Amino acid sequence: MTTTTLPLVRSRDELAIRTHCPYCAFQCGIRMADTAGESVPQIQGDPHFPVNNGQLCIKGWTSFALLNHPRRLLHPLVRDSRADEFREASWDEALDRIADAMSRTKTAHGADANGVFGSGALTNEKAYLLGKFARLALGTANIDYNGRWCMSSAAGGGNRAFGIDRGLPFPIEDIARSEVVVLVGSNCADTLPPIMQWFEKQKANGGRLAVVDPRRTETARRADLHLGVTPGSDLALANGLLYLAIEDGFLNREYIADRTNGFEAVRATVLNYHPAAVERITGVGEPQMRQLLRWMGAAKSCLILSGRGPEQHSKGVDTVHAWINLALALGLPGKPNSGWATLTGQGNGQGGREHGQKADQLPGYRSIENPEHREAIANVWGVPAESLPRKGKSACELLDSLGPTGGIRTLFVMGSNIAVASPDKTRVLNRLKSTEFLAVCDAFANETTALADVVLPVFQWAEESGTMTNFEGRVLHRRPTVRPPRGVRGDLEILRELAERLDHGHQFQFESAEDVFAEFRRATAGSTADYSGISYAKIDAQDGVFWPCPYDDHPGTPRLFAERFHHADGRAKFFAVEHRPGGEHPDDAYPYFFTTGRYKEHYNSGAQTRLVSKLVHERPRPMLQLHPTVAERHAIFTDSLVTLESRRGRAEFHAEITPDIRPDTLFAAFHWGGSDSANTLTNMALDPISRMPEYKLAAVRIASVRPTE
Ligand SMILES: Nc1nc2c(c(=O)[nH]1)N[C@H]1C(S)=C(S)[C@@H](COP(=O)(O)OP(=O)(O)OC[C@H]3O[C@@H](n4cnc5c(=O)[nH]c(N)nc54)[C@H](O)[C@@H]3O)O[C@H]1N2
Ligand SMILES: Nc1nc2c(c(=O)[nH]1)N[C@H]1C(S)=C(S)[C@@H](COP(=O)(O)OP(=O)(O)OC[C@H]3O[C@@H](n4cnc5c(=O)[nH]c(N)nc54)[C@H](O)[C@@H]3O)O[C@H]1N2
Ligand code: SF4
Ligand SMILES: [Mo]
Repeated sequence: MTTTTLPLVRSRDELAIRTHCPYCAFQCGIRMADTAGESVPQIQGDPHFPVNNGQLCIKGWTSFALLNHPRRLLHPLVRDSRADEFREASWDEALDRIADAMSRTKTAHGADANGVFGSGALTNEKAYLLGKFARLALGTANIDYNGRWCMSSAAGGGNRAFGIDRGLPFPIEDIARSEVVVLVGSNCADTLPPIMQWFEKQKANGGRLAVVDPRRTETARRADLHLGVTPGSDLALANGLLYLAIEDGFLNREYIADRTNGFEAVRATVLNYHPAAVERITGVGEPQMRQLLRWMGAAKSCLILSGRGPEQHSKGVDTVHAWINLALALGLPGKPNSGWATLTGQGNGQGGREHGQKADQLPGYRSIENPEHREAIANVWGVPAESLPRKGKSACELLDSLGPTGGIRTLFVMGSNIAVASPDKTRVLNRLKSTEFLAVCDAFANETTALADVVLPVFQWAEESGTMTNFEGRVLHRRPTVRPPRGVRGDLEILRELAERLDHGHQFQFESAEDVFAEFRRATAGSTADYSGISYAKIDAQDGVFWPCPYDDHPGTPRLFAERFHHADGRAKFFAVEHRPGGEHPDDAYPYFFTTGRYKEHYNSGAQTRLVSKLVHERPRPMLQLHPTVAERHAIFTDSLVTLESRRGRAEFHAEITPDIRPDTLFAAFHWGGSDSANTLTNMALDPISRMPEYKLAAVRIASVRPTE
């Protein structure tokens, strides 16, 4: 077997000191303090990076703890059966085992019996190469990723309405100049903390902030208006606001006529959303609705920013449409410091959703079912277009098809802790256990690696090169700042090694991340997400380049939509959408809404942040937020242990009693994987368009309460 070594590991002289945080889509600029000694490198916010301006959140400034963490995986791990313990193995043995399992599966059950699961944590180069690996080396249709759980509803709505999906179609600085900002189901004071500097500037400029959330969150506390919406009712609220916009004469008729299609059907629909009806569905009072709409209607500039709250529902896409409809009716998208946008979540949640690790997608936001798009990528890859697989299964459907009955027998995971993060976790755990072979690439052991047959230890962010696209669509350079420990390898090298073993090595001949980027640029040329004019040097020189950037001298595109939208006729589209209940609704048996979200100290499945002692000390466990009236009804005291049950499972949490949540709603964060795992309760009801599961709405009951031990 040929094993060339990638020069991804740099000598000390080549190491940079400026790079970006490993975690969220804000991709804060960080500076590594002197790494010359053997001690752990320290991290500071990069004062020269114009997005965070030196600020970091607690996760960012403790992220160095992951780099030489004692629990870092340093050797490939293998085992012959799941009953055995793992043993350390050579890279050749571990890679051979994975390639053999994939070949066996393909021979016995067909190419689509191999599944691949990627991540919005991966660099653009990795996301691109993982998609190429699945389509060429495995020939499988079945690749999807955790961004399906994250940005898919926002992306679905954005694409359909505007013809393009870039989280913010403008740079972050526009927030500071917007007169009214409406945050719909985003708790960004905890989830993108350095963003608050831009809201502070907005406030100093006389601006107003409104927050729509069933909880009075840290973000809501900083707002001028908080609308404590019933979970799953944001669509009705947006339609209700549009009803009021019509009634109060705030429609921008000229804009609607010149720049959009489809308003009449929307008008007809929203006429049924009079305030009294909307108040019944949403629990938001008419005076608050009128107040918000008047602010929005009268403002010279207004932004609607969407978070996961309205999106992670079985009607996520329609809900996104309802808010975009409102924005279009008021004439906001394309107007300075105005519009609709979504706050992307994962570090490369944006780039990760553009370059082909999605079941229905090829690089450059191309569609795998579109003949021209297939042809373009087949040309770059040097294969006939007919040989490319068709559309595969979306994340939840892929996981739900694992095992002999579902048909996907082998799963290769890069960058997700599925066993904690997926909805209806017990069902997914059973599926993972029924795979014939599970391989996971990760820097640390987690609840998913615990189920694997082979675990491959990988580089972490500060140890390798690559590009990340932040929530603004700004392409950044993740620079290596420290050397990785001996014995671990990069994800790119792993893909190349596996491709070689699967007799596709000739399609994976690259020596560095920048080599992969060179091919990737070509693959995006002429596409919606065109990166072909971007280079590492250009990113370094400009502190990021906004896509689309179609040729070498092109400066990048910070703002979209000023002149036209990205549909062929240049117009944006309205979609008439109606409120509907979620996958389940509270009833006598399961009387409460259960919704989920995040703490500022932990990141997603917690696989990384639960290893950082400072973060564990600050936030050792999830707490069940519940209203004092619920506490009284069930004799719950602060810290009581409350067992919740949904139709799918049970979980036990310590109680946190607070008036900052609706009396019909219970909330817990999902960062843990044990008996206090929120995802044992959540529902895999999927959005028909985005295939997003309903993380933000399950019906639960309080099964028992006991005092703290
Ligand atoms: N600290 C931290 N930061 C993170 C992450 C993390 O795990 N931890 N993850 C990153 C990722 S991947 C993502 S996707 C983003 C997510 O960022 P956010 O969207 O801010 O995150 P969430 O906490 O999931 O949800 C936001 C809010 O939605 C509210 N909500 C629940 N149900 C509903 C509803 O039906 N309607 C409305 N309007 N609101 C509702 C919740 O109460 C919660 O306050 O954060 C990113 N940043
Ligand atoms: N109940 C509930 N569940 C949710 C959500 C919710 O709001 N409520 N939110 C959903 C959302 S928005 C998201 S994004 C998902 C996220 O949940 P997951 O998909 O589990 O994502 P992470 O916890 O970020 O896990 C990333 C794993 O990848 C590893 N990793 C990081 N970078 C790399 C890399 O470059 N290469 C490799 N090989 N590994 C890497 C990390 O060490 C970690 O183990 O959770 C979803 N689950
Ligand atoms: S806001 Fe996001 S990118 Fe910035 S330090 Fe915190 S986790 Fe890292
Ligand atoms: Mo996410």
